[in-house]
Amino acid sequence: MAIERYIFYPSGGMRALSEEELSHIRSDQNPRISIVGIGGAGNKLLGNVIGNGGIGPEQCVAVNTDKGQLSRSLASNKVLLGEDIVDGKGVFGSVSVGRRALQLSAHRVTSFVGASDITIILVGFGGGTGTAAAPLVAQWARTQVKPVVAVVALPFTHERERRFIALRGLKKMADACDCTVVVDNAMSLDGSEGVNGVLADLTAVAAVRSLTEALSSLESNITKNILRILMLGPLSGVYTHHMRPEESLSTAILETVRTPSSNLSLSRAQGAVLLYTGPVPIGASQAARAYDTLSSLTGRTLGFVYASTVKASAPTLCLLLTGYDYESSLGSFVELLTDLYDVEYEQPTGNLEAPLPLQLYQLERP
Ligand SMILES: Nc1nc2c(ncn2[C@@H]2O[C@H](COP(=O)(O)OP(=O)(O)OP(=O)(O)O)[C@@H](O)[C@H]2O)c(=O)[nH]1
Ligand SMILES: [Mg+2]
Repeated sequence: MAIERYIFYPSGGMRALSEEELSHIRSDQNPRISIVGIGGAGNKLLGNVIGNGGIGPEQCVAVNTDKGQLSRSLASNKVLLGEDIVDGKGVFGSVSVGRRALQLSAHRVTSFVGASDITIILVGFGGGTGTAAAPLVAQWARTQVKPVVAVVALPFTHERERRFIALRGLKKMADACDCTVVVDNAMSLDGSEGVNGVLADLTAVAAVRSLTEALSSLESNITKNILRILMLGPLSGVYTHHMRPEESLSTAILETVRTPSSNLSLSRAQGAVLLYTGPVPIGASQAARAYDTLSSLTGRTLGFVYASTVKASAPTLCLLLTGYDYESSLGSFVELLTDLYDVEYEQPTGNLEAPLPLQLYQLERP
């Protein structure tokens, strides 16, 4: 049974690459994929993507205003932003200083991403460096024929003001990228592996590793179909799961969606990208059952593509639910936050350029 049988394209006003655009993605050889980790969270998560036999460090670039964090990065390529203005000490939550720092060092980032066919950006939003730099890097890297996918971590619940800044930043990111995968630190659950952002870390790293492996090593028509499904809408959610021995794919999917890493609701998804890594590839009949499970979970016909990366490793699933738009998925939530913020600080929130009176958030490690 051909994979294409399970790919549906819901109609609607979503951006998808045309056949002509997709044909520019080189089919004669694997696409060059760059992974860009920006700011403290982006640099740390990039280290997890590279470590333990992950993605090759030479295709990764760490970008930061913080020299100390940058020096610990495992990436082969490093760009220190705005050394002249912040002396390698970070921007302490100021989005406007972060933007200026990036602009001063722009050419060093663009020369790296300009040479790639696909760019994947990894970043935590809410601080100054990542929130300012990631949408601009995405704009520079993205062309008609060079898609950009981002994985963005949103702040924890207790980082109140940062969540507001991050959600506004997410709107810019959603506009700048072909697909922005959201992992929310606030979805950490007491008593589960979600504590202290572990769930966000795991899902962000799984998304970047699985996408990089699938997009770079699979047949070009599957690469194109993965991109098509990712581009059904600006935002995506991600789920990851280590499969137990003898566990069926459908059971694994049911298990996976019990631990969401964002509050994007299943019923609003328009597409699904199912990426499997393990010793035995997914068969077509398993994939068909997986599709049925997903469409009954979401209650609708989905765009669907699956891909297996065969490796002598424990079987792992990464499920991306795609096609969410910003306004209906998060818009009302952002409005509510804006109102709360205005009441609390007795000031209008329109001007995000002005630095807010924030403590620099330090993630506590267990
Ligand atoms: N999941 C996860 N989230 C993190 C981690 N470190 C930071 N974050 C989140 O990412 C947000 C942004 O923090 P940073 O990445 O340190 O900020 P930055 O972009 O370096 O900006 P400045 O420090 O202001 O220069 C924080 O508010 C946290 O919610 C991490 O290791 N894992
Ligand atoms: Mg920082």
